[in-house]
Amino acid sequence: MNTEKDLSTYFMDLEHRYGAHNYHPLPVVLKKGKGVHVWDVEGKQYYDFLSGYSAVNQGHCHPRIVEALIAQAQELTLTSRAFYNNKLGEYEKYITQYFSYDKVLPMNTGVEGGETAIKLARRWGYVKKGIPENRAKIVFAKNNFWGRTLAAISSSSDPISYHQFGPYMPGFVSVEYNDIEALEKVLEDKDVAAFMVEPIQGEAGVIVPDEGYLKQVAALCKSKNILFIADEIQTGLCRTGKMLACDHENVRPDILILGKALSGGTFPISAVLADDDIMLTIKPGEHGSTYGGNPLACSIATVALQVLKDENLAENAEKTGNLLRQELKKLNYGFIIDIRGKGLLNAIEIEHSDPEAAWNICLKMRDNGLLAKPTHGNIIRFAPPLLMTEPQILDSVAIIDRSLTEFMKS
Ligand code: IF1
Repeated sequence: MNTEKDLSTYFMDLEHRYGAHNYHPLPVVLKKGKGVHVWDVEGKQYYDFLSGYSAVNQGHCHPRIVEALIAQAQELTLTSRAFYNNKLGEYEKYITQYFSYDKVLPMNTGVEGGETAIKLARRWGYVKKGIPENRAKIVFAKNNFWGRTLAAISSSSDPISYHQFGPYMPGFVSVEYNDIEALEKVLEDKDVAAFMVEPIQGEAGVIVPDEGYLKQVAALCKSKNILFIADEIQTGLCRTGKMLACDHENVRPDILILGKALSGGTFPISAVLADDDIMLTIKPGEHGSTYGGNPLACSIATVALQVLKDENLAENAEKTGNLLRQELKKLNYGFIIDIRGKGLLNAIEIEHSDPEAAWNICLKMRDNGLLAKPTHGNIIRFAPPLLMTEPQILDSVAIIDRSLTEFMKS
């Protein structure tokens, strides 16, 4: 009997036996990560082409981030916001200057960031824009994804997310993504407070809008006195080759939501940034969270942001992302119908008679030392940590090529 296989099976069985069945993981059990690599319980090494859904932009277990985590964990971890602490203010100063906003509201998960942005927009709509009480509308793009809360699924157009979880949050409107004319029509409604959008739609399958879309969105929102909320939880923090995906078009959202890589994958940390005109419409006691702004998170996030700049991760994502797409486009497989992305947020789309094709390709890539996960059955995301070197990109593409060939022959 293969005892190595038994170890993985043991851990997978435990999760299956005792955990809720709300995920269907690729069969690989990881126990260690360093930089762009992870290792399974048998010691096999892989390139991580998911990066914890873009939380691990700085690479696994980044030494400076882990050092900050350990040092702060030994000093003070949580005070609650009932008291001041000596880390929050300096972090708030750092992150607001980093992104050039007046204020930050710290939360934990990405979806809480989205919830916070919507509450801010509704409040702003009532007290600044003069929308009549309880009439505020928030517009979302179709195929958006911003998490699993009841509000988030209420804005979803994916039945997998919302089906049989109703009733849903009122006041949400959806509009086609990457369609300025459709947006213009929807924004005519005087009760609209905000348009919330991902600069590149992640879960939808790395959908990159036409050049100029974000610029037009920002201009349209401004002209109609509607807040432009950018969900940069997945696209932000250097993932697409700029600090923010909005930077590609030099637009500044009224409300910016960050998460994921704000901790480099060590801790749930999210943040909502806005100027005073918006942020100060929420008063003491009206919003918050037990863990939001805790000193451990503040210490981690500060270093995670420093690392992005110190290690030039935006430039590296841009450069290695271009190389990745260029090399992928040289591969010749009829069933790959699209290769797209920006920076190191990429996807290939597959059209194949086998509905399990993408899954089976991911299994082959796993066998060959590269981890990725299919989405929507036929799309495979390629989003490694932003530390990838050019030789590592070439090595990865060789693995992908070999796996595709093996899949074709099987
Ligand atoms: C899951 C995908 C990624 C996000 C954007 C907010 C959130 C997310 C743009 C919420 C979260 C996740 C969560 C993860 C799957 C995942 C994902 F596959 F759906 F597309 F990243 F690639 N805005 N994205 O992408 O952040 O509350 O989770 O911290 O399993 O739900 P969260």
